[in-house]
Amino acid sequence: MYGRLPIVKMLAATVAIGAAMSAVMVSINWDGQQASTAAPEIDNLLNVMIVLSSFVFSLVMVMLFYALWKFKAKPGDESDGEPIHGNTRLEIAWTLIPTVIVLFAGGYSWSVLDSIEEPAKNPMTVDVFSQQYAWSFGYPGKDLAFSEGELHVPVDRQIHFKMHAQDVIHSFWVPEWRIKKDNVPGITTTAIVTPDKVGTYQLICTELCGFGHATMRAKVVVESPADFQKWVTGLKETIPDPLLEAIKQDTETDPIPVGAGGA
Ligand SMILES: [Cu+2]
Repeated sequence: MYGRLPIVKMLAATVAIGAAMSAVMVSINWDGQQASTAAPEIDNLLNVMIVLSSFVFSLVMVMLFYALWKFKAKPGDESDGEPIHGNTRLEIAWTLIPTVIVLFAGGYSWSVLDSIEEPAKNPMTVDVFSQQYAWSFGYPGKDLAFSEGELHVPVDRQIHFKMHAQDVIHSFWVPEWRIKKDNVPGITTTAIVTPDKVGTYQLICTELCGFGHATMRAKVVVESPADFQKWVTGLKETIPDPLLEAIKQDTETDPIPVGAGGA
């Protein structure tokens, strides 16, 4: 036998490395300023996950490197390793602890998602059309006004973005809002965001969708309701017919089963 493991030293190393890693990772501003009501909750969730994973990662690394160093075969040692028949207590522990961690993480994520997607009283719907490699936007509540490459929304109002991909899968992401949602051909997905800071942001496609993926961006303007009203009434175009067709195929409100005319 190899004698007792230096458990206290290993735990101390785990705590020290985990704490240092958490401190560095949590202090990084990953997604820019917080510009939606969901941002603080999502950032808290991310920080909790960072701390949990830092400690799990450092525990695994400490044990791995200790084992590599301590149980290395001596030069010339050609013998087999000791037969090991398992350790019931250890196996129960390494099943139970991760189960508790994963259930906690799942429950916490669920409650955050529930809270950030809570429908508000007076939401506005914006249709988002994505195609290789451009974004366009329809405003069904504003006489079907239509804009290409530039999205405007009023501040402090819940927006329900209805996503309609025209070709391949794209993904809608405004980092400052934190919300990210896939646009999938054939179905309509919804992202719920309440922007709460006036400013100019960038919409980024975050699903590798072809050669032009990296350039698939759009300008996002969050402005006062009056400025938004002025901008949207100034739009000359309305949503083109083929895109109106895409809205009609909204599988959330009007499900058509696959094979019965649905995509
Ligand atoms: Cu893309």
